[in-house]
Amino acid sequence: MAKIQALYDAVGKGKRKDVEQIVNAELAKGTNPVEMLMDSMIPAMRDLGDRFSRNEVYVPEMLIAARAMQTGLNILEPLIAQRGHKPLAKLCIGTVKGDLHDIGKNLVAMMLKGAGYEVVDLGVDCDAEKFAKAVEQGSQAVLLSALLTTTMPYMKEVVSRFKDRPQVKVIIGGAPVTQQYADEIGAHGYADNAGEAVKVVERCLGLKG
Ligand code: B12
Repeated sequence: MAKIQALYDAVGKGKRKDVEQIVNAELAKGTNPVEMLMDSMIPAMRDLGDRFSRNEVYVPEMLIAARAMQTGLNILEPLIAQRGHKPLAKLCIGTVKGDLHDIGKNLVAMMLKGAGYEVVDLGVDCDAEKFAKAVEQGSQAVLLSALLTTTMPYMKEVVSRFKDRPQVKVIIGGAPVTQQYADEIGAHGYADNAGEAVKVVERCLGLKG
């Protein structure tokens, strides 16, 4: 099925009401919800993520688009689940222990959901045990966010929690985090924005490239 340009534009421009209206109208016409998601909504979020990586759009536009995407996802998710559409992989994400910043984490989670992953959002102030439980419940990758230089070192503790399980990929991010730090603590991946985070997950799980 071809891209529905109006839906692509509405998601990319963060027009929540338009997304709701177009999605409902397409469903009434019998359009397949998976195709709507894959051919129009996800490309809109991916393209926006790329533009964000190039500093062509900024956090407010991302948040507004992410909300519009979520509005569409809320309508489509139950229908897609009914059809037994399998997510690409199951992931968990959380802000590490001691840290309450969650705006960046939420953006990353939304981008990943938009890209077709099942994302378990563990919230903020997460200790290693919480991530370990999510892995026991099927998460194939663990995504850690930290915004404080004082909480960032806790990422090392989470990485070491999984050192005997190399199939579990640990991916980190947040304003003070760098690729150098990720290498230093042995994390499998790092991204400095939500658009890149999707690509890093794909790479770490061997789904692309
Ligand atoms: C908003 C904010 C708050 C809000 C948080 C609200 C919320 N619900 O998140 C409130 C007011 C609660 C807050 C509190 C505090 N804050 Co504050 N806060 C900020 C601020 C202004 C913006 C952060 C933000 O949301 N950025 C926008 C998002 C979209 O960007 P981001 O988080 O970096 O995420 C992007 C990338 O980093 C990446 N990413 C993020 N996570 C992940 C994860 C993965 C896996 C990947 C791949 C990528 C990735 O993708 C995201 C999207 O592109 C920053 C300033 C700044 N410049 O960062 C200070 C800042 C982080 N805060 C700071 C401080 C000091 C605090 C407090 C200690 C203040 C105090 N004395 O109480 C408390 C700490 C509370 C706690 N225990 O966590 C300092 C940290 C300094 C330091 N060196 O550690 C900063 C830098 C401000 C400053 N310049 O001093 N804060």
